[in-house]
Amino acid sequence: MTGTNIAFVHARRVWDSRGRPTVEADVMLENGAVGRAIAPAGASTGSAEALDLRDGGEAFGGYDVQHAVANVNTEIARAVTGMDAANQAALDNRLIALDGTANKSRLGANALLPVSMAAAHAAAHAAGLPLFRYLADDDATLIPLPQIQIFGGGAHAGRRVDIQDFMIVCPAADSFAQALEWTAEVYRAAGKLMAEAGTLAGVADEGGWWPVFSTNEQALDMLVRAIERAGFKPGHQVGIALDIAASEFGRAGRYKLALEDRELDSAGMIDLLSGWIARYPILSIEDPLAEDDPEGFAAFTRLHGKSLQIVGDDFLVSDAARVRDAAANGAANTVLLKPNQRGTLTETLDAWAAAKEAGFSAIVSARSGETEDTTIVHIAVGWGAGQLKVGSFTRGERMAKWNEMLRVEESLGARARFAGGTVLGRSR
Ligand code: 2PG
Ligand code: MG
Repeated sequence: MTGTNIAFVHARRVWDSRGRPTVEADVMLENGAVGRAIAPAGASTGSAEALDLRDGGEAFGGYDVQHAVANVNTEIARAVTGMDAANQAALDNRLIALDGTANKSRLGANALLPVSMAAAHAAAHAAGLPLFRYLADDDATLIPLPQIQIFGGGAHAGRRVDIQDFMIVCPAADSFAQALEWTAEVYRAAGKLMAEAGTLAGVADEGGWWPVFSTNEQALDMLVRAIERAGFKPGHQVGIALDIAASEFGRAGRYKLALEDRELDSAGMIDLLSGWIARYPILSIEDPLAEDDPEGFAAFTRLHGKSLQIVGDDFLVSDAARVRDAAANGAANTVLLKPNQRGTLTETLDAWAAAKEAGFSAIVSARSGETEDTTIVHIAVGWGAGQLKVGSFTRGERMAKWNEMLRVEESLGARARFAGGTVLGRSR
């Protein structure tokens, strides 16, 4: 490729789905090709994530990103101008070296990631390819199984329910498009049921219904009823995926379930979840134990790892070394891949490579603070990850991703292979 050297980098402050500032970067190549990307932001973050650099102070609750924006427009722009955007690894290694810290705390992952992703967009543009195809090759035909939120809880809904994400998966759907159709019906049915029961408080951070329940089980019961009311068989046709986000209420082996006013140890937490797994059609559980409880993770995986997808998010923070450690200790069997947990595409891809080597599955995931940026859709297809988690089935920043995946699936025509239930890899 010629002319793919970076001519120009520019960042600006834009706003995310929580009304908070975030960083957008534009990259222009010498041949005129352009790319653009925006950093997302988490609320329930793992302590080992790369740092999201915020200004602090009074403005916008301390969430402003003027330093991160300035870091792109000065140091980062100077360092990458002239580099080949088509060599993602070299570019990302330059960004990593320039920052120089283990957790990107000098320049900020929210400064590095939009540049890393915008460069990929620009290189794809220069190659005349959609990003997913540029990231892979002609073999990029695997369309992911979506995990879609119906109820939001935890840190995303004023902690009215302890569990953060009550999601569904549609392993029996024939296509991504059909999985969305089924989800639309379940989402609508859930809204109606909650309105009838008087348990609807609003909509949570990622667009899921925000329920008022007095136990976590009530939420699970309601979800099963919503699946049935929409005309589906709970289980293999439409199953449940949970993100417990246990690091939010668990520390040092103690788990405080506010809703049920009880405190459990690690074994108690595993018993509680095992009871749910026996009673409800649960196909996937994310962060069932806290990030500081690897023994709990391993114990839970020994019990359920053969039949259940067990996902590490705060626990693995998209980090290759952590994935390898977890695999060696028999903890979890799936990694959640969030590019902003690391700050560059290359490091996130390393985590996926480590996962594949360990026999782990992967789910590419959005954050609770999102924008119209659809890069993760292309990553999920380009890397053949097989699963995608974006939040609920409302709100523009979520629908932008689902709709982009519909376009990708359509563009592949007969070559599209919908992952369906195959990626869950474990049948119950
Ligand atoms: C998660 C994500 C998305 P956050 O925990 O998986 O639901 O939330 O971006 O707040 O970490
Ligand atoms: Mg999570």
